[in-house]
Amino acid sequence: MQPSDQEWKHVLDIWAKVESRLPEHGHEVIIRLLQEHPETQERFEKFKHMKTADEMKSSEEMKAHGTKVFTTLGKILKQKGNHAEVLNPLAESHALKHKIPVKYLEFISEIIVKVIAEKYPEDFGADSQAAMRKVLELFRNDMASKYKEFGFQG
Ligand code: ZNH
Repeated sequence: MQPSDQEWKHVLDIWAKVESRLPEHGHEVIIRLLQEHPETQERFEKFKHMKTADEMKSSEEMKAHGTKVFTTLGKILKQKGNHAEVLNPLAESHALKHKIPVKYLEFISEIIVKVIAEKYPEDFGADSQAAMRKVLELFRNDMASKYKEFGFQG
C-alpha cells in the first residue's frame, strides 16, 4: 500500500533533522553496513581493502560516499513516491554496474532506521519508524522492478 500523507510527513520531518548532519550520518550508515554485513564490502572496489572500523571512520572518501548516498536518498524521499527520475538511473547503475542485490538494500534500510533512532530518539518514535520502514520498502520494491527490466535478478 502507498504511504499516507501522514506517513510521508513523518518521514520528511525526521529527514529534515538528518539533513542537519547529513555527511556524518551517511558516513556512519556505510560503516555499519560494511561492519555488520562484511559481504557488502566486497562490492566496493575503493573500500574493500579497509580492515578496521577506525580506518573507515577516518576515511574522507567513505564520508563522501555516505554523503552521496544520503543526498540521493533525500531526493527520492522528497518526491513522495514520484521518484522515477532519480530512481531509474540509480537502479540501472546498481543492477548493471555495482550489482547490488535487493537483500543488501534491505540491510541498509534497517541500518538507516537504527542509526536515525539512535541519533534522534525523541523525534523518531514508533510511528515515524514504521513510516520510514514503509517508505524504504516502497523504494526497494521500485528498485527491484527496475532491476528486472534490466535483467538483473537482484
Ligand atoms: Zn549505492 C554508488 C546511492 C545502496 C553499493 N550509490 C552509489 C551512488 C549513489 C548511490 C548516488 C553514486 C552514483 C552511482 O549510481 O554509481 N546506494 C545509493 C542509495 C542506496 C544505495 C540511495 C540505498 C539507500 N549501494 C547501496 C548498497 C550497496 C551499494 C546497499 C552495497 C552493498 N553504491 C554501491 C557501490 C557504488 C555505489 C559499490 C560505487 C561506489 C564507487 O564510487 O566506486
